[in-house]
Amino acid sequence: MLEQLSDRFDSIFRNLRGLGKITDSNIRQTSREIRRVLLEADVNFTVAKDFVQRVSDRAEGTKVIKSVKPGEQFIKIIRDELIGVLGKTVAPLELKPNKTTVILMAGLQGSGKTTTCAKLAHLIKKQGKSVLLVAADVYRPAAIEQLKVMGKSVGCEVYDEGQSDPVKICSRAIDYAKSEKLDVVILDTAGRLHIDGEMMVEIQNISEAAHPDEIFFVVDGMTGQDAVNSALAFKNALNLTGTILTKLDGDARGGAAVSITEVTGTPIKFIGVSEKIDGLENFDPKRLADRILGFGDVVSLVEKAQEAIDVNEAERISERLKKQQFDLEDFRSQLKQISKMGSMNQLLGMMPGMNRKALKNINVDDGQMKWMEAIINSMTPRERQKPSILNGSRRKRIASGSGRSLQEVNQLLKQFHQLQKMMKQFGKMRMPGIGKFKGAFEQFM
Ligand SMILES: Nc1nc2c(ncn2[C@@H]2O[C@H](COP(=O)(O)OP(=O)(O)OP(=O)(O)O)[C@@H](O)[C@H]2O)c(=O)[nH]1
Ligand SMILES: [Mg+2]
Repeated sequence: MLEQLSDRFDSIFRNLRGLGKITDSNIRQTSREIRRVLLEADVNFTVAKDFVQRVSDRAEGTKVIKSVKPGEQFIKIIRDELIGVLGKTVAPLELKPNKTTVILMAGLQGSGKTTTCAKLAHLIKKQGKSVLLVAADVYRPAAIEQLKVMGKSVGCEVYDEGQSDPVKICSRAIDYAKSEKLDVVILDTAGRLHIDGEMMVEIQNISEAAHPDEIFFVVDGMTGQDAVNSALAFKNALNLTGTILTKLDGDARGGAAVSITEVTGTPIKFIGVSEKIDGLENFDPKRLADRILGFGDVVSLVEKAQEAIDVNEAERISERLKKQQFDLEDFRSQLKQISKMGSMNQLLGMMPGMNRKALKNINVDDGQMKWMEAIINSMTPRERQKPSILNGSRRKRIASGSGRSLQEVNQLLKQFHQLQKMMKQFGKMRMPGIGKFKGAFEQFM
């Protein structure tokens, strides 16, 4: 996620960590580098300029403070300012108790509105609330069908009247939801270009008739500062209450993410992180900043871990790690648990201090996890416990036994050794603030 930004900040930080002290000249140099990184990520020019100004002012202020690690102090300033520009605090979705909450989705064509409607319905349903999805995009017959299919996949009722007047459809759908005492109504509208006056008037009319509690601007996170321009047009037309940034899983450069809150003054409430139905996350500026800056996302990791982990197994593995006994049996057990939690790369990417280059070497995709398991299954218990005995002829036997190539067997062993090496490094690292989750967390190190 936002890899380009991450890689660039990574190299800035590497320079900063070596600093003996903060001087005018290294403040100037770092500021120049940050500005370049932000502009290359297509961050809005004014946002980038103000950001760099704030960082450099604050770094200036710390020049006189004697500090053991001046570079770290500089890094902290950058982190604080990035959190600030992303929105400082979490702005959760607030549902009205004992009343039907109405949510209106607005945004450009193809920004991800329909998908996000279903994802949001899924999140809300997980809280035990009832949701009605409303098909108010009447211009493309396929749009109604798309919402129906997605609604079905999350087990959610979809209201549609075919191709009639969207304003009336929304009003009637809300009346229906109220009469059925449903908790939430989500209105899926047609994508529109902000230059299209007629369509902008239509969504204003929907908004006036529906009195939404939340109006979300859904924006493709792959776009850069163009997103800002369209956001402003939607903000002028509607009382936006939040932004949803989609497609952050792709190779989004980060321009939209970094610019949008500052320019629109509306908080980002959710981020889309995959095409799948569970690919919508509550937005937390601190967590995203930490992911971008390579500090990992311990909170997400722990949350995912809590959902999927067998605590006893975690403790057992943690013990074995301490004793440096981690073998291929443990590796297989890890693969199983990890595949329950999502993709390996996604998980590793959330770890603090995880070097992206090391990550690329490991590079395990989900299909691969299955055949990796097959290869390990073809080994004898002794081979799993003592991988060092795996010579050429044993490897060949395992390859034909598992139906995979010799090259794949070698690759797996290489990945295992790399993981083992990384785990040793993590064993040496101090992890503040993980506390009671430490056992579960360590399992993935
Ligand atoms: N990878 C990824 N793809 C997404 C995400 N959100 C939406 N998409 C994809 O983006 C494409 C467009 O999504 P839609 O939900 O149809 O967009 P829309 O805004 O409803 O489009 P219109 O109704 O035509 O204006 C689809 O292929 C989605 O699968 C996301 O968070 N990640
Ligand atoms: Mg749509």
